[in-house]
Amino acid sequence: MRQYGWVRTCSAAIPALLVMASPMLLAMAGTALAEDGIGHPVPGQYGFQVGVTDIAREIHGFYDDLLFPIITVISLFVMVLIGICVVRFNEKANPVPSKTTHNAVLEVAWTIVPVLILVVIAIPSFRLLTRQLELPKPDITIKATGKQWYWSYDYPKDQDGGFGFDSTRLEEKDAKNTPDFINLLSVDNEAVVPVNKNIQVDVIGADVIHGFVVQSLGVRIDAVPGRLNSTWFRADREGIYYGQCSKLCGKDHAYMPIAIRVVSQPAYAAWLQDAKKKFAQNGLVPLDGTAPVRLADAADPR
Ligand SMILES: [Cu+2]
Repeated sequence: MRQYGWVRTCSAAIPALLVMASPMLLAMAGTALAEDGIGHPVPGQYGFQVGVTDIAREIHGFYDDLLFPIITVISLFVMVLIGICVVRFNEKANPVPSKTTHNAVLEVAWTIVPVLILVVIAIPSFRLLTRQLELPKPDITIKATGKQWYWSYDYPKDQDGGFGFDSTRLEEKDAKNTPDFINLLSVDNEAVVPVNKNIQVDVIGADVIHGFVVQSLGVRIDAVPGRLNSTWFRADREGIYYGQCSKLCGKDHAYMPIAIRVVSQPAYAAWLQDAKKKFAQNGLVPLDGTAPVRLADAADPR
């Protein structure tokens, strides 16, 4: 019965429509939730964390204004095509099927249109990638080294630094004096940088490949052993911005958070003075990765 076919089609389409609409509804809810948790994810959040750099906001705009509308239109278009097939070309409605196998115009169209869509995506995408990877003149350079399973930060001597320290995950039992403790994200020693300054981060891996990712800063780069990768950010808001290693680097991959505290210039200068005393004994790992390599020795009791 024709009517029965429509009912079935509609009842199949409603859940599909809800599934497609839900990211939009959740994204709206997620934006509201993320407002009170800037710098880190919050339970139930959907979508990006609030960006505090131009690059992060550009990444979010690229998704919200270009990718998401394209995904939605393509999904709806495909769903309508499937709906037409189900209704008009089922066995009852169309008992004698057409023998058509080729349609030159259609075949050219379904090749050219996706290419054009990809070109429309590629142009702003490459522009954004270039802005991410072309480093402006840095005000401060720090080095982040990914290790199994924590991060180390080094502050160069010529920028009033000359020290390095390890940054390991803070466990709940040790966090009694940390009011803004967030499980799996808080660390014992945060990397501190000043607000409204170009911060270059030289990133390297000490053992395996790690990933240095801080979503609100719009930063994502691999930490590769033997290769110094550089990224940058310019945060325009003070706060603590958390990230996580994004490469499957071993059993404790999930337990090596990144915490960057962005503070005012005077607070940064004061922190530098304290940190120089606190971390004086740690020394500094050379920025070019020329640290002496220890070779395994069978006679070595370790
Ligand atoms: Cu890692």
